[in-house]
Parts: sequence; C-alpha cells; structure tokens
Amino acid sequence: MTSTGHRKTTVHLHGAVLVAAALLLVGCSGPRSIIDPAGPSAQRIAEIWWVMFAGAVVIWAGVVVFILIALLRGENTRELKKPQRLIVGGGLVFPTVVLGALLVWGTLDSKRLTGLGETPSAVVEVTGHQWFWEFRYLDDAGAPLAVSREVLAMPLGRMVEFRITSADVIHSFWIPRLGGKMDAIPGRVNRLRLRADHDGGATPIRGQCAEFCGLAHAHMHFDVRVLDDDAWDAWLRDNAIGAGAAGAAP
Ligand SMILES: [Cu+2]
Repeated sequence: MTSTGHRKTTVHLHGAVLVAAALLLVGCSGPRSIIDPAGPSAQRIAEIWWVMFAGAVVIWAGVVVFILIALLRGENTRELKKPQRLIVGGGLVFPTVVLGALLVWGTLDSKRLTGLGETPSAVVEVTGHQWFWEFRYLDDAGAPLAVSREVLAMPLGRMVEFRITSADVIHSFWIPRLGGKMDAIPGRVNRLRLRADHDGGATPIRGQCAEFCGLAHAHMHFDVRVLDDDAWDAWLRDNAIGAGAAGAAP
C-alpha cells in the first residue's frame, strides 16, 4: 500500500472509532438510562455494570481467540496432554473465583446500594394503579401532607424513603437513574430508599413500571422533579391534600 493510501485508511479508521465512541456515549445517557446515574445507589449499580461489562468483553475475547486457534489450525491442532485440566480450570475454578469475587465485591458496599446507611428525611407512599402512579408525601407523624400523580417530586440531595404498594395488580417501581427497582404488591408495603444528587441536567429523570401489569403497562411512567429546599416546600404547599377544595391542608 502507498503511504497516501495508508494515511487515508488510518484517517478512515480514526473517523470510524470516533463515530463509534460518540454513538456509544449518546446511548449512555437518557431519561431512563441505568448508566447515567443521578444518585448514589444508581452510581453503585453503574460501577458494578461497567466492571461486569469489561470482564465479559475480556472473557468473550478469550473465547474468540480459542475459536480462532481451533479454526486456523484445523487438523494440525495438537491434542492436549491433560484436557481435564482445561475443563476443571476453565469450567469450575475460573467461574467460581470470578463469580465469588463479584458477589463479595457487590455485597461489600450494599449500604450505598440500599440507602440503609442514611436516615431518610422525607417519606413518600407510592401506590401503583392500572395504569398510573400515585404519590403521597407524608409529614413527620406519618400523615399524608400532599399528593401527586404521574409526577414525583424529590428533595435535592436528601434521602427519600418510598413505601411502595399497589391498589390492584403487581407493578414495579423503578427510577433507573436513581437506583434499583422494587415490586409494588397489593396488601404489602415494600421499602426503597433513593437519593437524587442532581436534577438530571439536560436529560430529565423518569420512572417506569417495570412489571407487566396489563395493556397500558408501557405508558405507566412518571417524571421525577428534583427540587431544592424552597421549591420542595412550595411543591408540598401547592399539592397539599385539600388545598384546592377547602383552601387548607387537613
Ligand atoms: Cu406495569
């Protein structure tokens, strides 16, 4: 190949890598992206995800190398002296060590994942309905203060405890940019703690029902508004129960 041809190929290659990287990065952000975290729990999930992704790529590359060796050598492949070593090593020892290490590492920091290390400063009752979400904001005594549907407000940088239940069938409450999901089960209250450390910036934060619950399941989503202290207080006042009708909260 001439040097000009070589240069052109290199430029094309660089361009292709840049385009691929840009596409990858664009794919990482989004209102429901688990790898665009806006809180500590989702941050932890994203870290674990990236480590598992990198590990999977390395293992996949190793398998491809083995396949290529087998294909290219064909009948010239030497017979292994002790094939059982490969089976025990690759089939038992390797996965046990890797999965064991992942389990320990994933469990070590579970307080950050579950939010249990931090006392919640707000409590929201979440009720799944076919097909919308209802949020009731409780006061310190546990009485409902305000209510909203399809829009969830959260105080910025403060831990919120969600008490999740359902009025009809099983739903699943999930805000991918803030943390893991939790089932909403009729007659049961499941707790989940999440903290939003920023309002999502240019990309909004959205929640989604993650358990098929009937025909309109896909439309059972909600917006998350992360509010600073003043806006949070104003939100609670504006959405106070009975504020519209009687002019005063109960
Ligand atoms: Cu659903």
